[in-house]
Amino acid sequence: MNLRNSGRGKALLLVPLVLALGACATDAPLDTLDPKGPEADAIQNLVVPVFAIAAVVFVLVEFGVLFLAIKFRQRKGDDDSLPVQHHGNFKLEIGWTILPALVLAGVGAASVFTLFDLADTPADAQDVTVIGQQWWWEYRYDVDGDGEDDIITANDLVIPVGQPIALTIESRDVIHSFWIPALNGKRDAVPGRAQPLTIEADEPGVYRGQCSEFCGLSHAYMRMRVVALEPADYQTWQENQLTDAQVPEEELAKQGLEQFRTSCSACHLVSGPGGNADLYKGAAQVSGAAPNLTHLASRGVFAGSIFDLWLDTNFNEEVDTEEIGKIFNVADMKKWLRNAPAEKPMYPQGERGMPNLQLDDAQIDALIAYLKTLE
Ligand code: HEC
Ligand SMILES: [Cu+2]
Repeated sequence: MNLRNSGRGKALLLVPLVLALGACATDAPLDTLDPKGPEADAIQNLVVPVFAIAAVVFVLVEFGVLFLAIKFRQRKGDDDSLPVQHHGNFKLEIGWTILPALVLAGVGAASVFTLFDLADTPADAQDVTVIGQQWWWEYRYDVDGDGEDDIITANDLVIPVGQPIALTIESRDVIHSFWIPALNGKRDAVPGRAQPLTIEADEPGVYRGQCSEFCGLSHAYMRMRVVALEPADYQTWQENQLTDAQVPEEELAKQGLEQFRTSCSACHLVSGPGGNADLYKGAAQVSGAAPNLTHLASRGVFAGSIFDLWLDTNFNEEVDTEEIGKIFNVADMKKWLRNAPAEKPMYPQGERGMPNLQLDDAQIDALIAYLKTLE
């Protein structure tokens, strides 16, 4: 087949073009070459020199191949004799064996040192347990260090800037992979294992990620965010997370609470008098299979971070975190409560994920009024 003139050949030529254009994106929150914390810096400091060495080798080799191919090409009227042969040139052969070995040994040593460096967890790190689940991330904080989780939240992993965070990554079902490119490399969430990963953010902001191990139907809709706050803001956040939900005052929201206790308690937990924890009768603090909603409205996103919970915020900008949360995203929340599997593919019969609960408009409006109070 003549590649150059065939349609497929032209299509193949488009591939590098598309890749090159893709590399020009400025709004690229998953950029692996834009570190925002010390762990990501360590990786960058390895990647840049290794890439530079690889680039030099690439150019030299390609240039050499082209040069030799052109210089020794078959010309018209050649007598078909071979050029001078170098086989058995001891010096040359030793040289081009040892030089690559040395280059690789150098790169290898640098890589191993970086790996050791990344495996070190600073002594003052704060612990957070990360649990991957089809198809969202749960975060658990043991604030007072008594071995019990005091804060259980989802989607947004909230951390203070300048503070190393020692994550312990687990899974409740299949293998997922936790990855916030701006803060560190990826680490798999493997059922039955607890895998460490340290992250730290230099500046306040929202750092996005994406589950990077195929984990079933809605893998592509399993995103996550790290929200880094100034220490004082973090303190405020933490104090708020430690409070219980109160019985709402507004009439519609009160109806929503009743509806919530009826329709949602099989899976979701809201602790406090304004919630349904009493229905769990001593069971674990969460049902184990759905996000804890006690402080739902304090998050920026929902459903595996695919929908904004609050509108009118541009999370790609340097975020003034105090500005997060102006208008509750009623439209997407309505659709979610009406028929969640239509918004995000989930296995049928609520085997995994949230089923269609056949709610009517009035029930949904009441539920939204209630959910909004869960700040
Ligand atoms: C059969 C279990 C189940 C029931 C019942 C259920 N949910 Fe869910 N819900 C889930 C699961 C699982 C998710 C996570 C889905 C995902 O993101 O992939 C979820 C997600 C949510 C979210 C997004 C939370 C977040 O932080 O991402 C909200 C809000 C929500 N459900 C509200 C409700 C309400 C209100 C009810 C009752 C009307 C309800 N759910 C009933 C299982 C359930
Ligand atoms: Cu996943």
